[in-house]
Amino acid sequence: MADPTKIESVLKEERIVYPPQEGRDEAYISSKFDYEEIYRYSLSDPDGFWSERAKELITWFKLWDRTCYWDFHKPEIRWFEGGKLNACYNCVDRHLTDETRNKAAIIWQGEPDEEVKVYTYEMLHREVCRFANVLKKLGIKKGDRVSIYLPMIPELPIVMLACARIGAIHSVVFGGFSAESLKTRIQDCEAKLLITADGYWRSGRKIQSKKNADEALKDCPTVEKCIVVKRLGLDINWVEGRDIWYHEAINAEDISDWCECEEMDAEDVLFILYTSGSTGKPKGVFHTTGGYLVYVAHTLQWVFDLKPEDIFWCTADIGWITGHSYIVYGPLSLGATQIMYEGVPTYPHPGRFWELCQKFKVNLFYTAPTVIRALMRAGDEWPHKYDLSSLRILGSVGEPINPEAWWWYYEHVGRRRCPIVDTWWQTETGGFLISPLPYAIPQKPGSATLPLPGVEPIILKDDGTPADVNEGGHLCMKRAWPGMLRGVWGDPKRFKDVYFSRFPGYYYTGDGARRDEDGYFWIMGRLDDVINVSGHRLGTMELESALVAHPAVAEAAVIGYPHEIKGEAIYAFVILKEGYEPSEELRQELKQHMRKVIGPIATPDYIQFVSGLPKTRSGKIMRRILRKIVAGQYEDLGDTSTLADPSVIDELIKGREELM
Ligand code: 6R9
Repeated sequence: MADPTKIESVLKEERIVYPPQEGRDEAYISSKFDYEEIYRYSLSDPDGFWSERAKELITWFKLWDRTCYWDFHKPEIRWFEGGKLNACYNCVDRHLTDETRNKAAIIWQGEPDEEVKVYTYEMLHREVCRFANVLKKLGIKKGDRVSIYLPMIPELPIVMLACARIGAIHSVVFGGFSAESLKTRIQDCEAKLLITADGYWRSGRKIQSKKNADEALKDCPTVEKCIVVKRLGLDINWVEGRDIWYHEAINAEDISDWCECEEMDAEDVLFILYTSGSTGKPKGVFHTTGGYLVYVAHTLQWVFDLKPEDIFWCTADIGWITGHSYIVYGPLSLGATQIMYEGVPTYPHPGRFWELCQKFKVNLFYTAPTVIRALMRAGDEWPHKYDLSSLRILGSVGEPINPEAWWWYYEHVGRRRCPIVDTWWQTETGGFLISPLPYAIPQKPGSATLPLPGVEPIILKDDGTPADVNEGGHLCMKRAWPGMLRGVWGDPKRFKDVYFSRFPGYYYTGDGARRDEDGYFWIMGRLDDVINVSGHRLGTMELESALVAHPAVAEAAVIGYPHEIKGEAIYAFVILKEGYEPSEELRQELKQHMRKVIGPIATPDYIQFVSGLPKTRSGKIMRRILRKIVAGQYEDLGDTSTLADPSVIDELIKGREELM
C-alpha cells in the first residue's frame, strides 16, 4: 500500500485566483454563497434536488417512480427507477425545433486544415436515423453489444448515437489501441458487430485501423459483421461476407431517414467502457441511461457555464470517458455547438490548438495537463501568435495539474481573464465530482477545489477513520450520484471488490487526497498500481503481461515515475529468459513490442535488464522499493527486511544509475 502522506509535498501553492467579474451576472451559479446554499440543499433533500435537475435538463417519455435507491454494502445503485427515455432522442431529436434544427451540433476539423465538416442537428438526425436503420437491418437489437474502433471522425458520435437510439450497448475502444487490446475488449463483451475505419491521419502519417481490426477479429467468433468507414481510401484487406462499407450501407435504397427511438428504462445499460485496473484484465465499466445522461448534462452546464450560444471544445479522444461524457452525451444533450478535432496538439506546429481556437472562436476549452505541459515546453510565443479573445473558460482533466502548468495556462492562454476549472473525476464516476464552478469558487492552482452539489466526498485513513485537515488518505464517496457506474460487465464480484470492499459502505476511488483548511481537495494521484501516462490509466498488470508475452522476457515489473510532459512515464524492469543477452537492440525490440501489443502510449521510456526483482517471500514484487529506486531515493528504501533476497538491491541501483 502506498503511503498517501508521503506525496503531499508535490503540490504547494498558496495563491488564490478569484472568479472574474465579467460574465458573473449571467452565470448559472454566480457566488460562493449560492454554491453553498445549493450544496446544502442537495445533501439535505437529494430527491428534490435531483428531480428538479432531471426534469429541467432531460426529456422523459415517462417520469420515474423513485428518484434514487442505493446501498453501497450490496452494492446496488438505481436512479430514476421506472423512468423512460432515450439518450439519442435527448441528444438529437428534441433539438429539431425551428430555432435550433439548423444550429451546428458538431464542427469537425480534420487533421488537414482544409477538411472541415459541419453537422447541424437536422443533418445529425438524418445520419443517425439512417445508421440506426443499418444496425436494425443487420439484426442488431436492444441489449446487443456493438464494439466501435474508430478514430476522431464524425461517424464515431454518429454510430454511438445510432446504437443508443435502438437500445444497443456500445463499447468504444480507443483507436490507438492495438489489435490485441481490441480483441480482449470485443471478447469480453461478446460484441455482435465491429465498426471501424480504413485508417486515419496522425501527425501527417496514415494509420491503418482496418489491419488491427482484421487481426483482432481472427479470434472473435461473436462478431458477425464488420462495418468500415472509408476515411483515407487506403488499399485494405476485405473479407467477403463479413465486411461492409459504411457509405454503401447507409446510402442503400431501402434505408430510410426515419428510425423510431427505442423507449429505454432509466436503468438500461447505455454503454460499456473498458478501463485498466491494478490487477488482471481491463474492467468493463458500464453506465445506464437515465442517471448518466442527467449527470453529464448537469455537470457540463454548471461547470462550464455552458450557454446556447457558446462554442465548446473538448480535446479528448472519444475513446476515453472524457469524450463520451463531454463530446458526445453532455454537449449534444444540451444542444450545444462543439468542435471535434481529428489531429494532435503539436502537428503541424505547436500552435495548432490555439490556431483552431482562433479559427472557430472557441469560448469554452477543455484539455489535459499533459497537453498543457507539452505546449508550454514549445514556448510562450505560440499562444500569443493567435487571437484568443473568444475564450471564456478553460478546463483541465486527467491528472493533477501542477501549479506551474496551471499558471502558464492561466497567463498565456486565458490571458488572466479566464477561470480554470480543474475537474476531478473518473471513468467510473461518469462526470465531474470535484471541480470549481467558474464564477462562484475562488481557485487555488493545483486543487480541484470543492465537491459539486450532490457529491459528498470523504478522506479515510488506512484504518478507515476520517483523515484530519491536510492529512493524506483515500478519497471515497459517502453517497451515490446519478452518473456513477452500475457495474463491471459480466463481473459483479469485481465490482464489489474493487469499489466497495476496501472501506465498506463507501465508494472507493483509489485516489489519494487531502483536504485543506478551506475544505479544498488536493488530489495526489492513484494509490494503487495504475500508471497514468498522459492522462491514460494503464494497469501495471496489463503492461507486465504484455512484456512477458515477448519470447525473450521471463519476468517484468513496471513502475510509473514523474515525467515533465506525460505526467507519468513507464520504467520497466525486465528479467530475460535463459539464452538471451541484454542489448540495445533487444531494448528497442521490446519497446516496439509494447507499442504493438498495447499501443504507443504504453511504450516504456526506460527498460532496465535485471537478474532479479525485490520480492516478498510469498513472491509479491515490492513496487514500493522499485519506485524509490527509479526516483533515485536509495537511502529511503524503507523496510527491506521482508525481501526474499536483499542482495538484488545493489544491482538494481547500479543499473538504474547507468540508465537515467
Ligand atoms: C476523467 C478521467 C481517472 C483518474 C482519477 C485520477 C486522475 C482525473 C483529475 C485527476 C487530479 C484531476 N484524474 N482528473 N487527478 N486532478 N482533475 O480522467 O478518467 O481515465 O478513468 O482516470 O485520473 O487519478 O482517478 P479516467
